[in-house]
Amino acid sequence: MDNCSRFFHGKVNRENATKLLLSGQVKPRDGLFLVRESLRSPGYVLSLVFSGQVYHYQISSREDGYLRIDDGPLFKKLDLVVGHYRVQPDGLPCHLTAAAPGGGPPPTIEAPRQAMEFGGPSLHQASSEGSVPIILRHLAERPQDVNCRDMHGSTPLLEAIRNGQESVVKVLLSHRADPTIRDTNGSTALKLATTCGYLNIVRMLIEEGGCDAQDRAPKSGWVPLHEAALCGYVDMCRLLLNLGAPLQPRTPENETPHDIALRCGQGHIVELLERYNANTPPPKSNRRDWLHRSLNRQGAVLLLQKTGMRDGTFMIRPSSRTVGFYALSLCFMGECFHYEICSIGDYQFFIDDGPYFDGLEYLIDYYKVRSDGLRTTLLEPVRPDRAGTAAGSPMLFDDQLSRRSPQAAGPMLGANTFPQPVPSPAPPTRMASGKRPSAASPAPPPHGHFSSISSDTEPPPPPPAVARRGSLSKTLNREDVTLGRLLGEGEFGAVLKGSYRQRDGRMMDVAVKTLRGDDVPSGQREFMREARVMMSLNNPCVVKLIGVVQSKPMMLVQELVALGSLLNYLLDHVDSIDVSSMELWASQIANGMLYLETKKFVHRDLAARNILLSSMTQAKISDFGLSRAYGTDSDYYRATEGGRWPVKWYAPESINYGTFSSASDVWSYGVTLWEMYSFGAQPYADMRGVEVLEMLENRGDRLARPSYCPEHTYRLMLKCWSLEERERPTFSQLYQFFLNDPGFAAIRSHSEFYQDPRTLV
Ligand code: ACK
Repeated sequence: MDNCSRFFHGKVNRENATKLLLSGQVKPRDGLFLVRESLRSPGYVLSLVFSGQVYHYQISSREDGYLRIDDGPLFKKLDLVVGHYRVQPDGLPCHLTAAAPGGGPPPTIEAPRQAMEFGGPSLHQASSEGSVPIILRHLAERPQDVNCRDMHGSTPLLEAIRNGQESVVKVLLSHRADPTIRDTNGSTALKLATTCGYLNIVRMLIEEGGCDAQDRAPKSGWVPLHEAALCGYVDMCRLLLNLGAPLQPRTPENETPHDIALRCGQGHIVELLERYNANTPPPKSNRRDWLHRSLNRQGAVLLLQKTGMRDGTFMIRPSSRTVGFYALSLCFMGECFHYEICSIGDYQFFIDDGPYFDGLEYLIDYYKVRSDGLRTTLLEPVRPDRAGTAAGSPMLFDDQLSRRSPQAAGPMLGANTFPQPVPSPAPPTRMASGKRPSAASPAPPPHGHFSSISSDTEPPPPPPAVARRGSLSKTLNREDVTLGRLLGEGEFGAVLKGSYRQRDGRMMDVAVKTLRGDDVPSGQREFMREARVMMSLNNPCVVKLIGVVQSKPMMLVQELVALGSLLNYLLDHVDSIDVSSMELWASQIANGMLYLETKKFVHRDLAARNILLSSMTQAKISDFGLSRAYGTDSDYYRATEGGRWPVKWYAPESINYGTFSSASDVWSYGVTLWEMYSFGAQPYADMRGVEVLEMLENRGDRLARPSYCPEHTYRLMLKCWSLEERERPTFSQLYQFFLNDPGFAAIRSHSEFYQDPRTLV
């Protein structure tokens, strides 16, 4: 054989092939090559040296058994492929000159030749037909056939799954069938079983076959939970979650299973996922064990070195690259790797293309169980109380750092060095996607995204309201926001449809509130106040803030809520809205308000114009321009400034004394209910504010029952308008009212996922 015929290296991965070519027996030069078996899809890979680098080309194996590189010529055998490219580059950077010594070419694709040898059905056929005795006989004689592929790249295991043969799957797994092999479509056993809806097989593959419920398809980036959500398999989703699949994995387009279910109208999956989200048990890990609040990257490395650099030792610290983000520093094989943890507001933490987590603790819990792209799983944390003793250098833990401006901290901490792992030349990429970890961006969730409140286990307990926080944790660059058509006029200026370019370049639709005449300081103050309030909120029934553009004109970028305001919707759809939709919205508004109450906020502007609908089954509270936090020592907020008040929605004590509480929000809730049942009519028609107050206080009159409003709901409204605050129902009671009323069957089917928000805080 000449120096080009022993080119085959079997199952060598990309990394080892590179090593072999650059530092093997043969001096690397242009055209030095090897061929290896593809670990991802049926076929082979040609690895080729050119200009000191190694390039890898897929030699795909077609269904008819022919091989080709890309759309090049077809060949029946591998040595013919090599022969062709020895003579001419034909699209490669150079022609093949010499082979890194390996074995001779493999026989052509393993076809179902066992059929002839055994005089009966092939292993593939027996697997698809469920003939266990034949399979056992076959494997007793030729155990190596358990993973052989047919012309379609399919293995006996894949065939068995395709035909729902549970007992065969069990047998094959016990005979070392490899469930990670993909067929020509890129499907693994788990993906196939998920899309076919075979619950028992999925369970077997995960529990007995060692498959990862987070198995990511190489091309689509989807995991089984995405597939199950798309197919509308509610039991499958439940099973995957019970077997450890994370709730919010992301596709390359940032879609979670919840987003997919919403988009495809799989309401029961949406409910399941939201219920799961609401009932997530508290995290196991505690930030006291690993969060170093003022440690920089250099300090982290020193501290990890002092603690022995054992594999899996880790800590969390502020990111040196992005203000407001955290970073994970992790030891592996004597080196220290750093991963940026992106976050959206105070919730939804994620690393690179990994799942979203509703708290840093949940993220740690997850990566303790599986590495999912990190160099290794997280094992031992370095506790912050070890920092002083172990690293010994106060300079590295100075609190000047936290007082520095972000700009000053950046260069000092080596912001531009963040992506490079220390000291390996290969970036610590997530293996599944091959992305650089720190290039990840805070990709805000598409609208309709949900999440629960992250729990902060760090003592002392977090402040009840964001008003105490100094700065905004989410400032956006103006260049990343493109403005589109006008949605409407808001309190401060126009509200526009827009798109926001996330840091990985992907665009998302948003609503952009602009500040008109933003050289007026009071306007700016109010605008930023609204942003700060929204920044701290995270509830499916509250509109989410994506970020703020602080340059002029100031912009508040929010999730785009597709159907716009409830008021406009009511006015436009008088003929098509039914009572059960109204009841559902009413329960959701009460739920969102109950959430605000737990965060010690008063909204002060609850009205149908400030409720947005993302779908017919999801209302969200918005417009926090007048919202205020109240202290822990009182249950109300006293306004010291006047301004334009929506008095027709205000309780008498708010108008008379300027006091605002959850009870006054309940009054406004009653008016909002009235607007809903009268399809967007103006409360008190054209009466003036003073006349309304006079009517309420002196005459004791109230808004009349809208003809569409059931009697018992009107009675509830009247209770909301009790002059005595303590006689008004609470939001908890209002919410329960809609949940428990026997007439509200439609709501109950939507409402299971709403948990009492107080239990979440
Ligand atoms: O009914 P609309 O289209 O919905 O008209 C009003 C207008 O802006 C002034 O408030 C719309 N709007 C406000 N915030 C959003 C949002 N986050 N998503 C979609 N539309 C919005 C509102």
